[in-house]
Amino acid sequence: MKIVDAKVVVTSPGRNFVTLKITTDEGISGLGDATLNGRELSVASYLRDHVAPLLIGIDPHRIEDTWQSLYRGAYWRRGPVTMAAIAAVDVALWDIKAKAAGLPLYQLLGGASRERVGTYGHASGQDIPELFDSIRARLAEGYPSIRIQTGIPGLKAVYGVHTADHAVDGAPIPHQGARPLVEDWDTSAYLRHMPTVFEAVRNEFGPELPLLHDAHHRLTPIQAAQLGKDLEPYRLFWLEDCTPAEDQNALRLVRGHTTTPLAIGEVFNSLYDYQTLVSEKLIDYVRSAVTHFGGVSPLRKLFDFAAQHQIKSGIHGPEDISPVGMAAAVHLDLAIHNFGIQEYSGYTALTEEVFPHAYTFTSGYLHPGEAPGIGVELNEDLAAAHEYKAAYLPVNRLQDGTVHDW
Ligand code: EZ4
Ligand code: CO
Repeated sequence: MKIVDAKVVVTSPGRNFVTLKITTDEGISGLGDATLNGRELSVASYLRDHVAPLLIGIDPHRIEDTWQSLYRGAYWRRGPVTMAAIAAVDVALWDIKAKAAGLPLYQLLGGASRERVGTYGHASGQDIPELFDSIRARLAEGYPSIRIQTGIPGLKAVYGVHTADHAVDGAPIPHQGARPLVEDWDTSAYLRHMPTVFEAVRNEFGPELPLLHDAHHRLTPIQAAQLGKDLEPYRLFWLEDCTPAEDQNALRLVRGHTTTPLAIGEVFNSLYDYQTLVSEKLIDYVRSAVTHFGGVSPLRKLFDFAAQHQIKSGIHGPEDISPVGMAAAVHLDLAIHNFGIQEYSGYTALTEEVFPHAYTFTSGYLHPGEAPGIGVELNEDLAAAHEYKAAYLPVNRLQDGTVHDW
């Protein structure tokens, strides 16, 4: 088998998605997700201008060799643009291999290790009553676990969350326009408020509901340690991205102070970003997505490394991972032993039409389905009818105007 075409499709059925479609001389084609929220066109160019020409004529079965040649052969390694591009190639090749074998991808990854894949959904509100309504809505949809984010008294933005007409399930929606919106932030107000939110939620919904929270890289190590300690009575499933992710040593300080479980890694793009975190058991969940980590091949290696240290998976899955990237994630989730949880915030109806898929979401649980490959199609006519629109995540500023992490 030989690759005869590699095409990049950028579409915006509500928000932007970048998809790679690789076609072979035997008529089998595969899809990969290369969506990078707010920087989509740079990955599209990387694939179209620099990767697609290298793929023509090669044997699509040689996944590891292709991965290594794109990674090492570019000389410039890692980074979100490069690794999203390589991820799309890797997933498209796994899709082709599994279709050629006539099997769903999870079978090639060792087969099912469980019956279904547990998820968490997003609940958010400007204040506590609004948050309760949002939690009730997620529970009614069947979500077994819930991430809670709220407004902070005195601040305008409900941080980490965007409300827009087409938002599904309170997931962040990038603002369409040439420039990002600016949001406001006050760490002290946040640190005072969050424990009262968890206390209220536990009083209302009881001790059993698994609760998650995302601090979006906004805290210093000692602030994160303080928050982790203050939240201990409420027994979180995890506290996510408590400090800026570049500094692995920061987590050593946090870990030394709190038993609140820690999750990190949605902005990581390499196994090396986890070296200290995993080998020193400084975290409990690895958050990388197939789409931003170079594909199924390296993510599988990360999960095996994490397993040695009793660390579990928690694949990133907001709406900025396309259904192609979500499908690849669900196959991995079903197959690996050290699965923890899958983030899932659903898609708009139009997105579901652009990417018809075999995976199912039923009462809070995902299953990849039994279609050969990853089980996702691309409706190219509908994709073409919804062109790219510039859209960006917000920029965050402290009340004196200083730029802060979003
Ligand atoms: O805000 O993916 O855990 N999930 C998250 C996401 C991020 C977006 C940014 O593109 O933090 O919802
Ligand atoms: Co997050």
